[in-house]
Order: sequence, then C-alpha cells, then structure tokens
Amino acid sequence: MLTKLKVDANLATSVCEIEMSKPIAVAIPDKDPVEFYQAGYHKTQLISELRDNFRDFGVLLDQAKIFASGVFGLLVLKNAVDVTDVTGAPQDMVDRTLPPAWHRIANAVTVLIESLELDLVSYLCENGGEPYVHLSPQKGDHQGADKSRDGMRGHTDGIIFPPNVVERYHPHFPPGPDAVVLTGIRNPDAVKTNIALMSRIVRKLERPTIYTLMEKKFRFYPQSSFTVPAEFLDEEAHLDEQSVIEQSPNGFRIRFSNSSIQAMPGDAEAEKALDELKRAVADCYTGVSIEPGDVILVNNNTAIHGRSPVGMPGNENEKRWLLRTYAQIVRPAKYCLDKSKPFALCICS
Ligand SMILES: O=C(O)CCC(=O)C(=O)O
Ligand SMILES: [Fe+2]
Repeated sequence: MLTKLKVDANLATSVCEIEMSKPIAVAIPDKDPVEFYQAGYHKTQLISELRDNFRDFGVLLDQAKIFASGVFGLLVLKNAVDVTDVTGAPQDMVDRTLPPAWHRIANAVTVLIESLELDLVSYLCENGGEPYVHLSPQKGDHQGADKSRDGMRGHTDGIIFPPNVVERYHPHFPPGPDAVVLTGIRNPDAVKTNIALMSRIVRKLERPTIYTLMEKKFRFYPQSSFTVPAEFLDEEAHLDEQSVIEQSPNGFRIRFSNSSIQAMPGDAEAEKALDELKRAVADCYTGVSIEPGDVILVNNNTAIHGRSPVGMPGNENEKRWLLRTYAQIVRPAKYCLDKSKPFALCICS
C-alpha cells in the first residue's frame, strides 16, 4: 500500500513525504466526528484493522515517530483518505448545516492520527472545542469571512499557550498544539500552504539573536480565533515576558506570529531580534499544495505555516476546503476534559 517514501534532502531531512497507493480502507462509519471520537471505536477495532490491512503500516508509524521527535517539521501523507464522495461546501468554520458526507473523512483522519500514536485534541476556547474546523473561503465582508479568503502570514497555532513540556505544567493554560493536521478535501486552484522549518530558520540567525529570542522579552496577544478570558491575561489583554524560542531535548521550539507577538515596550534589542527572525522566516518558505485526499501534519513546535490567498469561485463546490485539527504528541492528562478551565484541551460536542 505504501508506494513511495521521500525524505527531502534539500531541506536537510526536515520533510518526509509518503505516497500511499490507496487511501486507508477500513469500515469507517458516517457518524458525527465528535460522537465517533467519544464512542472510542477508533481506539480498538479500527486501529487494529488498519494495522492489519496496511502492509507497510510499520513504515508509516516509524516516520510518525520521527516526526513526533521533531526531526521532521512536516509529514506529508499523499492520498491518505478517500474524499471522492464528499458533497456540499462549508459556510463557516463550524457548519451544522453541512451534508454529513464529510464525517467519514474526519473519522478516517481520527483513526489515522490515533493509529500513529498521536492524540487528537481541541481547545474549549477555540470554536467551542470543535475538533474538526473547516477552512474554506466564506461569503460576506465581516472579519472572519475576509480572513477566510486572505493569505495568512506565517505563524504557529495557539501561541498564547506554552509549549507542551510535560515536566512544567502551567497553572492555567494547557500546552499549545504539537501538530496541526490539515486534510485536503478540495483545492482546485492548488492554493499553497507555506511552511518554514525551524531547522532552516535557525541557520539564518546570528547566535546573539537566538539568545535574545530565548529570553522572556516578548509580549504575546491571543490569536483571533481563541477567546481567552481577560482574567488570565495582563491588563491590556496580552501575556508579557514570554520567549519566542525555547530549547528542548529535541532542539529548538518556536512560537511565532507576525502580528500577535511584539518586543516588550522599549526593548530595542528584542525588537531587533524579532525583526531579524521575521526576515529569516520570510526567506525559508516552501509552498505545499494540499491536494484532495492528502493529510499533512505540521509540527507546530518546529515549523511555521501560513498560506497564499484563497480564491472565491462562483461555484461553491469548487472552493478550497481543508479540514483542520490538532494533535498532541504527549498528552498532558491534567488538562483533558477539565471543563472548569475555559481553555481545557478537549473534544466537545
Ligand atoms: O489554509 C491553510 O492552508 C492554513 C490555514 C491556517 O494556518 C489557519 O487557519 O490557522
Ligand atoms: Fe494556522
């Protein structure tokens, strides 16, 4: 079932692409993705079915482990899920009126993620905890609709949360997502998702710049999709004295956004380092067109992602449509389903 395994030498072993000769084929039900996840079918029967049916599953799992270790910033699984029968087009990031044909795709991705020993997660404070969010251009001129059509500058998702370091739980915030999982349903204009890998960025930075970025000299604002209650932030709704780069046993980790991170006021050194980082990131983009059936996993600790502008075709069924979810490599059980915290890690209905 596995036809091609490609590790991109130009990117210094940082991208792994696996082309599957046919999409994962197990008896995935059409159930609502949240119910499917909560019912736990995927944990047992379907995962073992997938492992049995898929001769080269071991290769896939090995590569997923290398991805989880941070060596690959990007794992591209071509032709991983079957999207041929999908109907409808999402009108919003969470769209309850959408025909349920997409459920099967989401459920296949759930089985895939969990079979690769990653944990599917969502945040209660982002889209009400919905695990599968539709990224598709929306009509209208409100802020969310504009955003859905615009290009996106590079960022990591969930910057307001600390990185996922098990030995150092934050008293309030769950850790940020370890991986952003994007599944292609439609992409007729081959709109690119742009990826900049930390392994390349770091080589473009002077050592003192890296040290400055590791200091707690930066102010972070929550990205617009996250609703963080004011009491958990500083007075003006930001988090002060954060670092942009951290060291971990697996190398550097980064939290990045062009617009939601600033140097602490008056800190010229931090401002200069952030400007240098922005220039380095801009030099490092590789464009990936996520085709229907592809699943890409972006390591949200070691890669920055953005995208080119998305067109709005006349025919709704020809617009770009990606499903997005998050996965954790190490699930910090302390936060799971703790609904007393508005930003609990969870999968909610
Ligand atoms: O549309 C894409 O390719 C990526 C979108 C993204 O990064 C986001 O919604 O946070
Ligand atoms: Fe993103």
